[in-house]
Amino acid sequence: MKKAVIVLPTYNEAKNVEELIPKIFQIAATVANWEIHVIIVDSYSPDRTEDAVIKLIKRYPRLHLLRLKERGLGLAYLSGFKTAIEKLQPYLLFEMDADLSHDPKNIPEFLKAIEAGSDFVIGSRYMKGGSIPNDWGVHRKIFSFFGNLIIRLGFMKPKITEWTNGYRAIKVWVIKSTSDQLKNYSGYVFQIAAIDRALKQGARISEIPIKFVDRKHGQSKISFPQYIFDIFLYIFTNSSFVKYVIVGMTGFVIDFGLSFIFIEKLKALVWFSTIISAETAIISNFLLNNSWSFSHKKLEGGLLTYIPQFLKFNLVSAGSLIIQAGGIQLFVNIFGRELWYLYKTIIIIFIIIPYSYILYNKVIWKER
Ligand SMILES: Nc1nc2c(ncn2[C@@H]2O[C@H](COP(=O)(O)OP(=O)(O)OP(=O)(O)O)[C@@H](O)[C@H]2O)c(=O)[nH]1
Ligand SMILES: [Mg+2]
Repeated sequence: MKKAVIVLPTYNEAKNVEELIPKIFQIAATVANWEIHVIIVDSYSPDRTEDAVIKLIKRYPRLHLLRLKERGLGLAYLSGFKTAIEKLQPYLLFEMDADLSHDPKNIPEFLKAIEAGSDFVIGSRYMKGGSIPNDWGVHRKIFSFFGNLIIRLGFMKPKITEWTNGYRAIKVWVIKSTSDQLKNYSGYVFQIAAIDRALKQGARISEIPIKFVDRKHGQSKISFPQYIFDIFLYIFTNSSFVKYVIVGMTGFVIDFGLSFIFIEKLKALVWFSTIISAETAIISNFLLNNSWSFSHKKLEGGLLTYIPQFLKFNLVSAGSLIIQAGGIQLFVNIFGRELWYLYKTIIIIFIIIPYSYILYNKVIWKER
């Protein structure tokens, strides 16, 4: 029997836990091969959630309570994970809201996905079969949907449809290898960072559809403007894709700057100046991508690994040159020469940037 512990953070959820806990253990009794425990992490809720929990513990010996002096969802999860691992040595941990938004009947589906080989299973409201509540206000729908869309694009991971919902099953090895990096994040950013860091550790991630139900009792604790700001900040500081685009822009500046100096100031030969400046930009891009954009899969092993990868990098760059030249010529043949700079911009944004990014990930900085 493998052990799974469901970590339930609570803040003023007395009424909800009274309803939720019996439901969870009812479902838990129906799954074979798994011994399911629940740990409630309560931040000394003023509504005395803990009293409700203590009463329930008498009926459910696999229910546990952790009291926490501090507030904050991220901290509640990290403390809950740590205590669960120390006290119960589980194989799997669950994240789940205590406000009945997450239906316990999905638990067996999470376990099935884990048994099929996933390391990290996300309950998704945005994949086929999942849903958000109809009666959510327009604001909340928009924030939630666009929040998730921005993250999918910002990380260039369109296949992961859900980044903010906290209904998840995560293998303990993933928690152990990422929790130190999650200490500084709170709220939704904690949830986003948990997926990002797991991906960077090579965890296999999958999703199951869930129908999100609005809370019946109690109050929500989120602030939306802060939410959007924090998401942008996290993407800008952590997305390999965003960093790669920034590196690309520095390469552009180096290429143009050097060409200008060589051609205008030093009066060097134009073809020679172009080769020097383009190759300098390529070298700089390679080094910056290796040490910054893809630092989590940095090339190791000295010159012997560096040189072949650098040659491949040059090949990919040559490929993008050919694509650009061919593409612009094609546009010009069809539409005429006037708008060549527009065609160039379109080709760079929609073809060159994704093309190089995909090849870098597949050929040079491979997932470990
Ligand atoms: N221990 C602890 N739990 C918290 C804290 N803040 C929120 N939670 C719990 O975390 C879970 C998710 O928080 P919610 O307030 O439901 O946030 P939400 O699900 O995004 O929004 P609503 O469902 O609209 O309220 C709930 O079970 C909360 O009780 C906290 O400071 N400490
Ligand atoms: Mg909720």
